[in-house]
Amino acid sequence: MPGQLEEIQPKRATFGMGCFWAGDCLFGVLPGVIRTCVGYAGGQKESPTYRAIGDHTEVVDVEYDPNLISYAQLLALFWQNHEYGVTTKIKRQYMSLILYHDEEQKSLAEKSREQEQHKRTGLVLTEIRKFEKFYPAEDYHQKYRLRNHSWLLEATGLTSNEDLRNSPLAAKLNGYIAGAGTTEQFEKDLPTLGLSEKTAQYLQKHMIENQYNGLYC
Ligand code: MHO
Repeated sequence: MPGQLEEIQPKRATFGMGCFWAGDCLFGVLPGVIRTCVGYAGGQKESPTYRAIGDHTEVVDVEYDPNLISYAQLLALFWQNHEYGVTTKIKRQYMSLILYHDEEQKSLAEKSREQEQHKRTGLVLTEIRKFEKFYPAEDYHQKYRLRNHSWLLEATGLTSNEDLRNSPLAAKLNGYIAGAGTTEQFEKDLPTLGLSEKTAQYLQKHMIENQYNGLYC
């Protein structure tokens, strides 16, 4: 059978949906998402930074396994989690933006925007553009919510900036510690994370406490 023995080819997706700390959490806990990285994209300015972002937008760059989660599912999370910016004009830093990586993503994104438009009275301002260049944000923005939990970082050995940027475990912990995702998903995931009992309890306590607090930025 063609394709049967092919290795998993992860794919990338890039979204701007307000402050990237929240997007990092929301996508990080989705089953099928492998890793996340926050950064700046969509503009022309060379080497943007948080303080000098220029014409770029805060985005979350997601690596996912297309056998486990579809781009349409990522789009659904995108549309469901805008605090503002879908129909309200805001500064480019926080604008609603989909940067597609291939033609399939482009057509799914455009279709999803049309569907979203039918649900709303105001004009949907979300821009859909071809992904060009992604500039990772400064280390202190990567897994921002997890970084406040030094005990958890020590306990899981996620102590370097490199780990916090690249580790699949860091993506899950960052989201769950902030209360992202559903409790059902959390309970399913928890045994797969390889945490000690004490660490699992710590995570669970925060997941429950933060669940209805919203993902503030
Ligand atoms: N309200 C936050 C936004 C941070 S964000 C990464 C702040 O002003 O620090 O844009």
